[in-house]
Amino acid sequence: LQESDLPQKPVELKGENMNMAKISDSGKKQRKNWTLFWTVLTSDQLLFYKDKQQESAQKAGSKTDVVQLGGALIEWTTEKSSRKNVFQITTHTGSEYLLQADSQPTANKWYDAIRTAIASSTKA
Ligand code: I3P
Repeated sequence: LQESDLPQKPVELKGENMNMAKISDSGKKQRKNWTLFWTVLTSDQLLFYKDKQQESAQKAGSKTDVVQLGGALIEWTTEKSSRKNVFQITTHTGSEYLLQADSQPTANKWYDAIRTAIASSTKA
């Protein structure tokens, strides 16, 4: 995590309820490894922290994954996982993230909020 990656924008949504698996890093296939993250959405970034404490610490050098949402795509997928309520985010650099929650309302809430953030940060 770089100092410049730390969120500067107001938080839109946060919570420890999304499973994430990064399946591609800039086009390079990754081994799927579902992990529960403390997830934070700002108007143009999605940040995955190990837990809530890590978010408050905001240490540069910590293993936080930062997804830049400008120019990203989001879509529901039933093909890339045997799990339910899975959607994929593809970044403008070609990284692919699967997000999942067992609760459909939770998955819908995140999908809608991320889609809105993508739309507004892509226009800007
Ligand atoms: C993977 C693991 C994932 C599963 C994936 C498996 O095995 O079981 O949970 O994805 O299926 O390959 P491993 O831990 O040995 O890497 P889902 O839970 O999303 O189905 P996949 O290869 O069909 O993506």
